[in-house]
Amino acid sequence: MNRLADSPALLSTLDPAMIFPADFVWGVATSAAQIEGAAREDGRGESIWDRFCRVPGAIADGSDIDVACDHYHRLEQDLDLIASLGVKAYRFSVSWSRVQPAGSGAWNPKGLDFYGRLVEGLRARGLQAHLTLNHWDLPQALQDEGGWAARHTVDRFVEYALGVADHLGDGLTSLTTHNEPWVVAMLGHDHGIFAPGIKSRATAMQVSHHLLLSHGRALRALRSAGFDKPAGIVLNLAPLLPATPAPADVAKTRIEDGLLLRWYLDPLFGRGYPQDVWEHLGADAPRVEPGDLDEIAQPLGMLGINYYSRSVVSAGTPYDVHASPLPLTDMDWEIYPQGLAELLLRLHRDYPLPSTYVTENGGAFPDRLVDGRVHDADRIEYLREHIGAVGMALRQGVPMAGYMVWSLLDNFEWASGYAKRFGIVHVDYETQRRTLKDSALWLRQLLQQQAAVHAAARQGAEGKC
Ligand code: IFM
Repeated sequence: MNRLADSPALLSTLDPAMIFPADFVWGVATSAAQIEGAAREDGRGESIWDRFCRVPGAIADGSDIDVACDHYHRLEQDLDLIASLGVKAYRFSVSWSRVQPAGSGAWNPKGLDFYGRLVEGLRARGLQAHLTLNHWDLPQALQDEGGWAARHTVDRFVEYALGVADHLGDGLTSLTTHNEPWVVAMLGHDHGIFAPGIKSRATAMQVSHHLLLSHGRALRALRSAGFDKPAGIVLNLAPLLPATPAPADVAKTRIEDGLLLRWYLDPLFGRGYPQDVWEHLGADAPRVEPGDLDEIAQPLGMLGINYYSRSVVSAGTPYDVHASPLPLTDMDWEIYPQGLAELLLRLHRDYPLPSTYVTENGGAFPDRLVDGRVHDADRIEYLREHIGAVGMALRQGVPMAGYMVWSLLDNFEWASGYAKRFGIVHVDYETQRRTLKDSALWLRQLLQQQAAVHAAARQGAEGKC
């Protein structure tokens, strides 16, 4: 039953700006730690997020990832759910400690089997599998040996990448190494508000270098081993602008832009670390060994960009705290869709982009299930505007290959716990019941309309022959 028929307010004719190429990849995204649960089952090892959740005050609602969305036990049902949305692709991550509990050495057959069934289940439903190796949940055993701050973790990651590709590679459409290395480095090791909860700028910058180095080495090793699918990395990027024209705000914006965007993009595209940021870091700059920069700059088969908002920078405040004239999501993030178009156009201007995906985009809103429905009109508007921004960038020549909604399900939103709901599918955490929100129905209808437009165009072309 198409329940949108009950909600005429959601129905609209397809704006020509919302028509995308027939081969454009529409998807939904999740990550292992945020949905899987089954934290101590079938041989899974402890991750740094299991440990961090036990730190008093670390998670806003005191929750943990022991059960999460219980996806581990509901795999088939959740795959059916994805297929029911009409998307082409699913982006997910592998829990390193589920497949290699100690982060090195022995592999866990039950963990590998779970992801084998996931990838096979996607294939059986005609869905593409986009796998991310590291969505933040480093095995705790590796953290105990220094974590990402230790150079030997780079070699552990390469082994892990090769093992995953060996078991799952044939069924994948793409593989990305790290999700949002800035977050791992800065929120995990500088601000200390994410696992592993370290507060040291020097450590954070060393971590960022090891993440980039491990990305490059893993890509090189994967290709040498014959892995020939598009492979790359996922970055969280945003346009930054100064809160005021004051020189101090402008200068700080330049550095923050360097730390968020150029620190990752410049070395990935073979330009080394940006000089201005390096000088700004002084003694906090990382140790870089000869050859590291060449290793980082492996050709990218794809690039993932996660976009949520812009960032307004003020020299007077440690974070971008300011009174916003824009509407905010439940995360207090400004809703600024044109920022996505601005960002994509800037990247296209400044870097030779490979096939580029928006690998995450979406909003948290205080959704409530009422009489079996979730009327998330704010999210529909958010998605519509951001998808429109991607279309605008595409029409201006940016090599956009796909768009994936964050997230398939409401899930564990890291330090915010379960109170922030990003899903287009509502999760009742008491019963684990899934309910498609209006935004999921809207997305399905958008994709049906796209398909109809392309079918009509094909028929027209055949009629002319
Ligand atoms: O939930 C996260 C995701 O894990 C990484 N990107 C941002 C999302 C929303 O905060």
